[in-house]
Amino acid sequence: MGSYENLLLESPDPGIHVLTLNRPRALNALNRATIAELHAAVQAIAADAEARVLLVTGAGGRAFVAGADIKEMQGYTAIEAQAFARRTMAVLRAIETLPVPVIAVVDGYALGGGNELAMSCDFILASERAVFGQPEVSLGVTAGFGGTQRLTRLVGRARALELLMTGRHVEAAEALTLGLVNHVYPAQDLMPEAFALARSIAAQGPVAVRLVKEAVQRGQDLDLDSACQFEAQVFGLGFSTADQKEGMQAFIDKRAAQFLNR
Ligand code: DAK
Repeated sequence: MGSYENLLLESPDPGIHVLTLNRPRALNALNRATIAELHAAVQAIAADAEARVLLVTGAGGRAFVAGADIKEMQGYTAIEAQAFARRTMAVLRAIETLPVPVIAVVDGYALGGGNELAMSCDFILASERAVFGQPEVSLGVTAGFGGTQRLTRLVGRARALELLMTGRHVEAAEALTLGLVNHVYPAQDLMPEAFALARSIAAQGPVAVRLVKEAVQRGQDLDLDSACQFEAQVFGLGFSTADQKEGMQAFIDKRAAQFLNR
């Protein structure tokens, strides 16, 4: 699925893709070249009908992503900074709206744009040595890749404001209590646990998994009544699929379902 300078894109299991940010000398900081590669990789995954789950992680054992590349960003004009923020936001939105579930696997620092990248995934698994934060204020700027919005939705306004205004580092255990991450594991267990979770999702009806993602994401921005109406439409759509027929017949036959992804 393409070759990249700052990324690795692998499929160690059928349907399970692993996208690794791979600039460990800069703690996987996001420069323009990496953002462009990320865009291409996400497009390749979106076009793969066999994809079931995407894991996003960072190379080197010290960082998921330590933020936007400060050395590159330092000299930006306002117009260049805006363009960089828009491009990166578009890539994060493309990750968020990928039809397949996307799991951030965070071992080490997820700071600034790194935390924003993790939050654009469907949920986050962390190692005990993971550290989260939005330290942009310490650089004299604000979060620029959706952090003020996604963090607020995940942890609530007051907690988001505290983190965004102090820029402080949040360790994995606190991130768990804040609801920023779903699970915390010892570092050596993180990837095996991520794969176990990915496989358990990949074993479900693929169309249904995609529809769940769409219902939750679209519903979140609607009032409850409209969101439930949307859910009813999605539920109805499920009954037009071969996977619904197979899934329910397999239950009645007391056997494992063989889903067809249609
Ligand atoms: N950018 C570039 N290089 C980085 C980096 C980063 N974000 N983070 C680390 N590095 C580099 C270091 O410079 C160092 O390189 P050398 O000096 O060896 O060449 C190498 O990675 C190892 O880092 P350290 O030596 O600092 O390692 P430590 O273990 O001592 O510290 C650390 C690790 C993660 C605590 C520390 O490196 C750190 O604080 N890094 C910066 C974290 C940070 O502030 N991240 C947020 C970046 S700002 C926008 C507005 C805002 C933004 C974007 C757009 N618009 C409105 C357009 C901002 C987004 C951000 O993400």
